[in-house]
Amino acid sequence: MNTKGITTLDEFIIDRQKDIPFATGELSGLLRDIGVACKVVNREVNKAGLVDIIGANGSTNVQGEEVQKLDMFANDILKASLMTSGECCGIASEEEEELVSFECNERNKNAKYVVLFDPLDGSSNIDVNVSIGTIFSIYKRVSPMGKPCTIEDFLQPGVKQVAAGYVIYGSSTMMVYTTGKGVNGFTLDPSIGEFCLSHPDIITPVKSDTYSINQGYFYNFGKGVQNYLQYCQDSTDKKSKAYRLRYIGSMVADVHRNLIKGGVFLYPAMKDAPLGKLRLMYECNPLAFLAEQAGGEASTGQQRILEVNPTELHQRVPIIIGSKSMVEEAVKIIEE
Ligand code: P6P
Repeated sequence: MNTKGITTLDEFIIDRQKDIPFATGELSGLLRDIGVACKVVNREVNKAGLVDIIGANGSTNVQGEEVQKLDMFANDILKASLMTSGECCGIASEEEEELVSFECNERNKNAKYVVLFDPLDGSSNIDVNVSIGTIFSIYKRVSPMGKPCTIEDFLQPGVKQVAAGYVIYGSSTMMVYTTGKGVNGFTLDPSIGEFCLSHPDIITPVKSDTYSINQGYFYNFGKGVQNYLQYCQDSTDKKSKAYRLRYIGSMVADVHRNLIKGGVFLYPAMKDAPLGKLRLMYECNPLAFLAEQAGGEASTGQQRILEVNPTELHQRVPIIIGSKSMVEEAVKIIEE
């Protein structure tokens, strides 16, 4: 906290840089650049209802999903910001079929980080004013400096992340991130255009009463998940407390609520989608890093999300994430 009574994201990043051994400021620069890019995205998200930026632009992304204009806008803003930052040698995005290597200048080729992101998660909610978000994940490259980045720089297990976070565009716009030393949340103050520290050292309650899943798929889930859903709806004489269902349909919003208040979010395997729907590299890994740093857990149902060895950039993975005891309870019941 400084004389202004607030701590901006930039001040916080620079102050915390001291915690990172041999920090030379590149990671700090990268985090600041992501913050600036998301402020630009926020400006467009906030006026999406006013200008002709709503609605699909007719194309579909590598996932075969109809791309909303804002998806591409957010993708292009983040890509441009990271390219000009000079701290990143390449990116991977939900909206890019392949990795994008920044070979335009020597500085980028000598950069030591790669960034993966989902530029606008939950985009199907854009037109109905439901919270959406940008998710990002940062790794140190493993390929030699001075050369173009390679797919091996990206296909690293989540335990190798050096930083991860999200920006949620909701009733307020918040940036939540970790560099492995806890989780901190910053709320955008539009009057000064700065993300200001509002949620220092976020810790997720070990237990809560909220479970978050698309119950509509009940008959598409395996028996284990159906048993778990039955358990969640059972009366309180069969379990410690009554549970309540909260499902926004925007992963960042559901995970953010649980990160702050406690709860468990599940997007499990389904009979017609054995790996579920959500992507490992730029949705599940960054959110799992945050969940664990806030005292929670994140599992595929079989193993820790952060220990999954990736084989493809856009691979999907089942996920159970949130309060420690609720994740463990769900995994146990589903496995029985
Ligand atoms: P369903 C949004 O499209 C998203 O990728 C996540 O943000 C969200 O949690 C999930 O899909 C919702 O999927 O199948 O419940 O509509």
